[in-house]
Amino acid sequence: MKEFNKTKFKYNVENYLKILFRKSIEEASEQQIFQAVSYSIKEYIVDLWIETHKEYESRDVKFVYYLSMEFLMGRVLGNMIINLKADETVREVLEELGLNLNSIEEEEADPALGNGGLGRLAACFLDSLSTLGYPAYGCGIRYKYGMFEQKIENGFQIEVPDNWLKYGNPFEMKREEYAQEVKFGGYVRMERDGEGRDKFIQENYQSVIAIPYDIPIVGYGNHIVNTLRIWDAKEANTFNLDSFDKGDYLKAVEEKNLANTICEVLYPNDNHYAGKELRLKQQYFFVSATIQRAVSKYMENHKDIRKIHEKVCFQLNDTHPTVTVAELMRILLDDYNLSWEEAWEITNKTCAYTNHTIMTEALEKWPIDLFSKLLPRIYQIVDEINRRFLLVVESRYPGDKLKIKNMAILYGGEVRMANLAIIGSFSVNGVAKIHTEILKERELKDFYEMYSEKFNNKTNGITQRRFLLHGNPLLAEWISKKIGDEWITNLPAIKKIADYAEDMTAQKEFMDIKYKNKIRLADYIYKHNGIEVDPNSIFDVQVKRLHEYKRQLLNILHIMHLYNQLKKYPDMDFYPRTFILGGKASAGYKIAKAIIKLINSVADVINKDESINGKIKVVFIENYRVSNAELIFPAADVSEQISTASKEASGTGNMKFMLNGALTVGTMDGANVEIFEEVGEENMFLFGLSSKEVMEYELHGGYDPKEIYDSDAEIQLVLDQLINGCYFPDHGLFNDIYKSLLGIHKNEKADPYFILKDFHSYELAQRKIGKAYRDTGAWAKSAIINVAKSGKFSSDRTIEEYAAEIWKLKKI
Ligand code: F58
Repeated sequence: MKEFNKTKFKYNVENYLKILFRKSIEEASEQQIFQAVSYSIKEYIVDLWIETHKEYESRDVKFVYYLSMEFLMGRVLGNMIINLKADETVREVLEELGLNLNSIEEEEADPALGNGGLGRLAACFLDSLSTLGYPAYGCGIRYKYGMFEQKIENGFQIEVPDNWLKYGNPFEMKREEYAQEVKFGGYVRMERDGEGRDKFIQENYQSVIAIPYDIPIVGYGNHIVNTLRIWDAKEANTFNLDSFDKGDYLKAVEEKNLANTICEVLYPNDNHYAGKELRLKQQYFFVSATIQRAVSKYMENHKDIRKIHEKVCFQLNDTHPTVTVAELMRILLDDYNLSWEEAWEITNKTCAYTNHTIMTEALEKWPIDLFSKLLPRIYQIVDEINRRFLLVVESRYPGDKLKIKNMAILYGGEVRMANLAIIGSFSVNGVAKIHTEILKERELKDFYEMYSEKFNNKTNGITQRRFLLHGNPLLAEWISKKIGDEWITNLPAIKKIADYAEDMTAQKEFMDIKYKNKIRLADYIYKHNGIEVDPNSIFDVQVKRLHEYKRQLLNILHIMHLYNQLKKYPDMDFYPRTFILGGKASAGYKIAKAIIKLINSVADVINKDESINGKIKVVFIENYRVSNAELIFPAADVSEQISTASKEASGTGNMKFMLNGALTVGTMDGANVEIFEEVGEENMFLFGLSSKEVMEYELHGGYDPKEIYDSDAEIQLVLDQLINGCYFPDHGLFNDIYKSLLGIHKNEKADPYFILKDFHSYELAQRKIGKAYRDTGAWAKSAIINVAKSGKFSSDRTIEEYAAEIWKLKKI
């Protein structure tokens, strides 16, 4: 295997500057240097990439295709260098050239082709798949605009398009030779073929050509390179020249528009589905291209389409790629002439589905009208799947209308994607133990009763390569010095660091590292927010998408309460705190945007109030994304994981904080439950209703927050401050928040996320934190234990489970 060669790399950097920009190092801009360095790295990777695929071919391996509308990769250069184990060499060369790797890394756009947890999970999975040596493709969309850039103006969120491709993407590779045609609209004509079989022919459709761009995914230290394949759209009339000849000018223009819009932008919704026609077009576009190519690739080296499931598995990342089920059926039926029964059996053995939420507003349903017009042949197939499925239901539960209501794919004029995904897949998994249990016992109970063998859990994980090795080099080095570096590819080995939990020197070293990371973040905050924060204060952090169920509101209301207390009792015992929040709100999510404004308004007042001697500082990090996340996790003392129990399917930020030695304050929700199992109650601050309690209240229409408001003067004060101009002169601004808590809105449940209900329990947990932090030794011990117990939460473990239990993949 070719080793990374220092001399060659050095030569390449200068040579690429010359070839690409006609510049020398002295003349080149930082961006040009970034490009030249990236191309030099890519040149090395491409050989490994080719070799990996040769090897795959010669062993005739099985591939998993991980289909996802989102891959939140973050910057790739630094990560690739680390995974190539070329970090030291690259730094040396760059230094010799008078360059610095860290500032070069800063030049890379932060590709945000995802919203949040679901997209970042997909990116972590790709890192693990390559590192573990599993043959895999990530398949998605090459959005021209990914997640918007968030600007904060006057405390308000403003969305700015993020043109991540402005300078081009040095790591991608256009693969025209694998282009696929994807068909929309028109109608389906039926005819008999010579053997008396029905043939279905889509006519008068609009075509788009899907062009794949491949991005290499480098495994850690193993020379394996998998592929993230993202599809771009191109107009089809270059293929279909005759549409102009026929004078079908309008159609040609429509096709051009379609091609121009499909990949334009990522829908910026988190846990909320956008029922937009364009979104369905995006889904079918990348699914159809992916499945067509996967089938062709399989058929290049195999004869029998009936055995495709032996070499291919399609993992559906949530319901967004669910049309996969029907698309594969279409290809098997229409292109390969299989019988329905054969096609269905194969499809069922090839597709697997992951559920990421129980929030009803996130469940995808498409109006039948829209669906059938846009995808006429696919709709016919879905209709037939539904018809046959209902026959099974009817024979198993004769006359049971409720079962049909719950499980039908087509119902009430809608196509229900989750139901199609479950019926069409051999595996259905949740993303944390408690989440899977809730699916089985409640949300998907009827399906579980029918298909219990399909259901399984795969607790999420994160890659320690990005979130410790790359993001927190000081801690990574400290750990490796103490226990060796096995943890990099086998995170459970990190448990040995627990031997140092009670060692006072180690505790001090650990806290010193934390302190340095806090200074790094404090500098970032000063630079971006102009706020001075004290690295000796407790860094208490909640960064994630803004959503009511994640309860940033509980956090900020508690901060308001603390401030009231400090004003009232200036001498009260209080350990200085820096509350750091960050996250994007979906552009149309009014109340989430009001919460951002509230956080910023509260921050303005508190940060300026000299009477509290800087005991509380509040910071809202603008434009939270993967690149600044890598600075934030290492600097956190406290990790806020405070969602309403039962609402957060898993959470993965919770794992990133833990890995970096923060202590969690959290509810028994999602993967917090499993973190709690690992660290025990001495090393975590639990509070709040359990998911059973929440669901019990919900079953009975909620609870009455007014009672709490009326009987609790402290809560009353805080809520009144929302609307009395205390934080912002525009009284009306926070009205919606106030009303959402007290239920003054018509037809809306009061405090649906149990914020007031959990308030005191949260406050108590927070008080415990303040106290615990005073005992530095004990705190350091807990923090080290958190690191030591993070072994379970590596995405390597998650991927091993998927590979063994669902995909049946072999490593190379
Ligand atoms: C998240 N879902 C879950 N969806 O909320 C989180 O608990 C879990 O840890 C994570 O998935 C990974 O399993 C999530 O991020 C989205 O962002 C979708 C984007 C597309 C529209 C619907 C929501």
